[in-house]
Amino acid sequence: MGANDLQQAITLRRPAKAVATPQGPWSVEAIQALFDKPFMELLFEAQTVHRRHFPEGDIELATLLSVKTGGCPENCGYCPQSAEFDTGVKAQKLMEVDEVVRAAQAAKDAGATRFCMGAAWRAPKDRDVEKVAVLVEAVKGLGLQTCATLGMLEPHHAQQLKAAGLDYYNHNLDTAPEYYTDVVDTRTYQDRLDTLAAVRGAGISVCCGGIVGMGEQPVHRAGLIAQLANMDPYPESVPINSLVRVPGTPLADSEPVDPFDFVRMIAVARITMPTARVRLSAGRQQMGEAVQALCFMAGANSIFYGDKLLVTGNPDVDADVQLLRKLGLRSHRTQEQAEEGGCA
Ligand code: SAM
Ligand code: DTB
Ligand code: SF4
Repeated sequence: MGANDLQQAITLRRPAKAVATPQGPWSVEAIQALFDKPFMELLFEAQTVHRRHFPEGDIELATLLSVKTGGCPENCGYCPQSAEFDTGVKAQKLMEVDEVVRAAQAAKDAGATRFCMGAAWRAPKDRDVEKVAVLVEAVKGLGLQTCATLGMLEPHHAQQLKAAGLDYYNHNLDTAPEYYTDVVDTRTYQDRLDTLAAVRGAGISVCCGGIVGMGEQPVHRAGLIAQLANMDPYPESVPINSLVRVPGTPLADSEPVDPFDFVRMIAVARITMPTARVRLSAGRQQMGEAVQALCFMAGANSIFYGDKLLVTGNPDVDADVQLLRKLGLRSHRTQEQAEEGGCA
């Protein structure tokens, strides 16, 4: 199907009437009922909600950079950067500001609008936050949206990062509360919620999602969505990752996720969080173009863009540009870029 055909198909399927969404908190049961819908019906509902809130074909491009790699004291079972697992990742100290600025400028030149800096810390120390604040300020100065993911934050750290120009903080809940201890036991679910509250309290937008494919049951996927959708307000960005099974991590031999189940996760995130940027995140390299297209149909409107995630691979930029072209999708322009007359 060509780009025009795809757009026509979307137009023809534009709904005559709105789909009702329940008011108030989402119960896990109501979310499970969404997951249980016939696949095509679920996709149609998700695309309907999506089209009500976002312009057609608009995709956000966010580039990741690991600014401090490996040697992390936490034991998240999925993560190649934990010091507990032998994954071959070489620990590296915090990058210098000019190196980060070069990477951010290159991301912007390639069309990214958001730049996310990741650090493998359990929680940054005061001096770490000071240094990251300098990075944030420099990246913000390039006219990019800034995001950071540094582990647990104290409220005063969040305020410091906000003052430096941090737009988003990524901190994932990853799975349902009752499955969390199967995945990591060096911190609690409540620790994650406390950091999210500190981020919100500082006026930073929240980027929070999870991972599919860690051996969780369907009820845990619904439980994660309930946690996210019932936040008040729900996260502005919701990354949905498919587990990248890295040799040496405890979850390396997890059963691969059925691609349609992954698409369902995107669709349910879209329906329950209608105005969030739902990001088709890690795992695209293993996914194939057709499944990615289904994810966009299900309401994903953001991707990680660039040859690398943090330490593992991602589709290269040329492949992504081609895919977006084939599907008739385009990246949105931030206000700053529109004012500069730049093109994303
Ligand atoms: N240390 C910080 C933290 O844990 O919040 C920031 C970095 S951490 C790598 C950010 C997120 O990446 C994790 O919460 C998890 O959702 C995701 N992630 C890490 N390893 C992954 C993998 N192998 N596959 C998919 N997602 C992964
Ligand atoms: C998110 O939800 N996924 C990104 C980002 N937030 C920081 C990280 C994915 C990591 C995949 C494995 C790796 O490269 O370390
Ligand atoms: Fe450390 Fe974050 Fe990896 Fe967990 S996910 S081991 S906290 S870098």
